Amino acid sequence: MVSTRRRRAQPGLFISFEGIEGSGKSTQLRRLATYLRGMGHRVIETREPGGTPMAEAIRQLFLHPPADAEPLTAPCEAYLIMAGRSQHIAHLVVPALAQGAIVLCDRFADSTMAYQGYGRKVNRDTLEAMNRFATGGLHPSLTLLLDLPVRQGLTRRAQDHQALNRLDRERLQFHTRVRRGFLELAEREPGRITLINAAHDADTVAQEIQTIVAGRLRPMRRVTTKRATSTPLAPPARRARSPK
Ligand code: ATM
Repeated sequence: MVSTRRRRAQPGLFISFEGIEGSGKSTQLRRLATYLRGMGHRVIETREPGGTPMAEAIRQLFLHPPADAEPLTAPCEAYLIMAGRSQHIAHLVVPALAQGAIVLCDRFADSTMAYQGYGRKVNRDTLEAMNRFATGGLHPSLTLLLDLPVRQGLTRRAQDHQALNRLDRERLQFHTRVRRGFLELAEREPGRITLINAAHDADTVAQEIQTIVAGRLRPMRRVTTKRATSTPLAPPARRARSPK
């Protein structure tokens, strides 16, 4: 969790979306953004890996390495993720939060624990230390974990007509470990991570998410209204729309 001191210093709200492939988190993030903007909030949509031009370049390397490249080692994966995260936090997330925005991030540090920690079996204490180094200790205040059975997620993913990336092509056992990782993280941090049944239809999931987030907004609005109107948010670093 964000330390209390840090959270008080930042009037915005940092929300991450997590889940296995095919869980619908990107669609739900966009729907929540529309809902929040309709309420008059300043909303930044971003993603990891990625979110700034430099971090998007790292994303491309991470997900679609050159065809003649040697296989990525698990530590190399972790370093690439953390390198991008450091750029993203420093140049987009922290400035947006400081200006009172709600930052919606498609994947964040829980994905690193789930994919590199549980999936690739990288030492989780090492990942935590690397993550602290990359983020300075900033964590989302709220994480929405969209959960569904792995086979269902992979079927949805295969049907969405987006090119498969390096991790999509991993075996079923890998994705099963990733899902177990997410569920264990949710059990360990129930105050931050809210589990959502992503097998429900998209409207039901969107409604549930709106209710959860609305509950978190009340205390924030009291603190930020004045500042948000007097300090226009600088244009965020552009989120390059590269292939998945
Ligand atoms: P999206 O398809 O949700 O944008 O995520 C891209 C991939 O990045 C996703 N792979 N699959 N399949 C998970 C992977 N990823 C990690 O392995 N570690 C991380 O820390 C993050 C943020 C993403």
